[in-house]
Parts: sequence; C-alpha cells; structure tokens
Amino acid sequence: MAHSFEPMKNDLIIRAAWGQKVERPPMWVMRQAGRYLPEYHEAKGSRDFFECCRDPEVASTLTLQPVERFAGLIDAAIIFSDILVIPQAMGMVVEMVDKKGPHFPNPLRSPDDGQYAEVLARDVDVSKELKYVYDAITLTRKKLRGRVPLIGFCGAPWTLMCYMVEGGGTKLFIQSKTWIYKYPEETKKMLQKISELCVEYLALQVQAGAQLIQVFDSWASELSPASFKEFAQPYLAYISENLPKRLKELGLEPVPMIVFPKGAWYALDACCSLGYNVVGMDWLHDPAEASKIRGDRPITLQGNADPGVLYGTRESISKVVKNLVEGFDWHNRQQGWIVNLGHGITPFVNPDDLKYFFEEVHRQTKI
Ligand code: 1CP
Repeated sequence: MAHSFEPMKNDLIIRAAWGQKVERPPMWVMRQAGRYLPEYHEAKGSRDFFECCRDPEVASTLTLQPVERFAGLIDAAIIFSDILVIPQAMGMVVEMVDKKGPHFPNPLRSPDDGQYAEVLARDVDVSKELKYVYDAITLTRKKLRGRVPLIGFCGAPWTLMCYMVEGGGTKLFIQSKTWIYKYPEETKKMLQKISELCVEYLALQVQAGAQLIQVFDSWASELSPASFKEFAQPYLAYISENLPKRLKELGLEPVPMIVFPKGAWYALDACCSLGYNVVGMDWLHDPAEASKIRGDRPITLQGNADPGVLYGTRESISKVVKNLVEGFDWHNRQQGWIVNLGHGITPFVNPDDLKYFFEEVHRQTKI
C-alpha cells in the first residue's frame, strides 16, 4: 500500500525528468551526502558504513544533511545507501573497508566454484532482505516534509556483477573480462538474475516513497561498444521495461527513471532510446554535442560538470557552469536538463566551493 506524505513544495526535478518546461533547471549532486561533509563524519562517528545504511534514523539524517546545508539551492535528496546492498541480499558478504572501499571476502571466481550456482539458485526475497532501505526511505520522506523529492537507486547489473567477481574496486577488471570472454552465457544468467532483483528492489523503493529512481552503471566505461550492447544494454532495458509494469501491479503510479552509464559516451544515442526518461552523463561528453545526439527525443540529459572543477578557482567554476548553460541551450529550451556533476563529488572538496557551483547555476540560469 502506498504511504501518504506531505504535499511537495518543490517538484521541479520530477517535472523536468518528465520532459516538461521548468522555471529553472533542477540540480542535485551524486554522492551529495558523504565524506566531504564535516557533518557526515560527525553523525557517522565510528559506526561501520553498512551499519549506517541499515539504521533508518542514521540513514535519513545523512540523506538530509546536504538538503539542509544547501537549502534552496538543491532540488533532490538521494537515499543514503549503497549499490552493493543487492549482492548482500544475494547472500554475498560485503564489507566497507575504511578509506579503501568495498571488499568481498569471497568473490565469484568461476561458474564451477559452487558459489556461482548457489547464488544463482538462491530465492532472494528483497522485500525482507532490504526492508531497512524501504524503512529509511519512508522515514526520510516524512522528515523531508515535501521540501524536495527523494531519489531511490540501484546499481546496474553489469556494475554489480563487476563487484561480485572482482571482490571490490579495480583498475584492471581482470575477473570481469575473464567472465565475459570466457563464460559469456554464465555471465548473462547472473546479469538476468540481478536485473530481476533490481526491478523488485526499485519497485519496493517507490512503494516506500522514492519519487524518481536512478540506475548507476558506473563501470560501463570498461566495456567496448560491442560488449556494452551485449552485457549492459539488454539488462538496463529489462529494468526500464519491467519496473513500470511491476509498479502497475502494485497499484503505484510510474516514476521518472534515470540511467547513468558512466563512460559509455559511444552509447549515448542508444541510451536515449533505452526507455529511461533521463540519461546521466559524465564529464567526457560535450553538452552541445550530446544535445545534438539526443535530437528531439523527449529525453532529459543530466550532468555533467567535471567534479574536479571543485578543486579549482571560482573563475573556473563559473566557466564550467557557463559551458553547461550554453551547451544545454538552457535560455532557449528551458527543458531537458537536470544539473549534476559528471560523477560523484570527490573527497576533500570544500563544501563552500560546491555551494558556489550551485549559486553560479542559479545566477546563470535566471530567465
Ligand atoms: O549522496 C549519495 O549519493 C549517497 C548515497 C550513495 C550512492 C548513490 C553512496 C554512499 N554510494 C552510492 C552509489 C555507489 N556505491 C556507486 C555508484 C556511484 C558511483 O559510481 O560513485 C558505487 C560504484 C558504489 C560503490 C562504493 N561504495 C564505492 C566505490 C569503490 C570503488 O570501486 O571505487 C565506495 C568508496 C563506496 C562507499 C560509500 N558509499 C556511499 C558513501 C558515502 C561511501 C563512503 C563511505 C565512507 O568512507 O564513509
């Protein structure tokens, strides 16, 4: 059953994601809650990362921090969680090692190591395994009191599979490449399994109160165009096709869907026809060229400032914003753009510089 929440005071990002004309471009930042914020460290204390995700009170506090610090400047919250909760729900152990990132003590090594068959066969109940995420979403919606919409998310099947076989972050992708080039059929079986879980997980996030959803394909950058077509695209399409169906079955309205295929610049054209309303872009895209590729399809582009500009001068920040405003042709179109960085905000950024970025966007997009 759907919850009832306070009416929205700001629904700009929802309207923009549906392709409507808006009074200013909505704005949020990937990883806007996290390590660059002193209040994050204070609230997190010595707690383990996943412990924070599993505690709805803590997770909602962390989600709200950027909304409160940048009140009036940003137009969305994203639930504090991680893409790796799906592999955890599938029975894999994932730890977050301080300053190093995620670590799987027992990654999937080959289709015949026993664990593969076990993970594939396991009947995963995401309504039970990830209940803490839905509780965090519902509590966050209550605490937001309609200030801005709440984004739910999941990792894309390809990106999750990379983590499950590599056992953590990697530069070489040795295991991932071994899987797709040695065991393509077994890889696809696992990707399909993950896709089905993603659909159910996202639907239940919407039921709990998420108002948009984003699928993070952070490692799309590692695939060749041909491999992207084979190992990423069908599964991203499976999600965009089946989530609306599942929402309907649950008696829920559809929500805008965002896909973020990081580094897959060659696939922008295909991604604009993948069934998502919004395509997130990293900073390797030129906004004007990307807009041309989108053409007159009713797709909103999201992005795409180089996160690294936040280490630069205020003049550099203004210049990057100007390039976005002009490239996305904001003053003529007034639609089709959600402002974001091209990837998550990086550690050691001074929050005041991010605030300056937001203020510059507001100043330069005034109609
Ligand atoms: O504001 C927010 O966006 C917070 C919610 C959030 C999201 C959307 C977190 C919290 N993680 C994510 C998604 C996520 N997690 C992605 C997709 C986005 C991206 O590409 O950055 C990925 C790849 C992960 C995996 C992950 N989790 C990494 C990357 C490791 C690698 O391989 O390079 C890391 C470092 C984490 C930990 C993590 N997740 C989130 C936070 C705040 C942190 C840092 C934890 C800490 O050190 O305190």
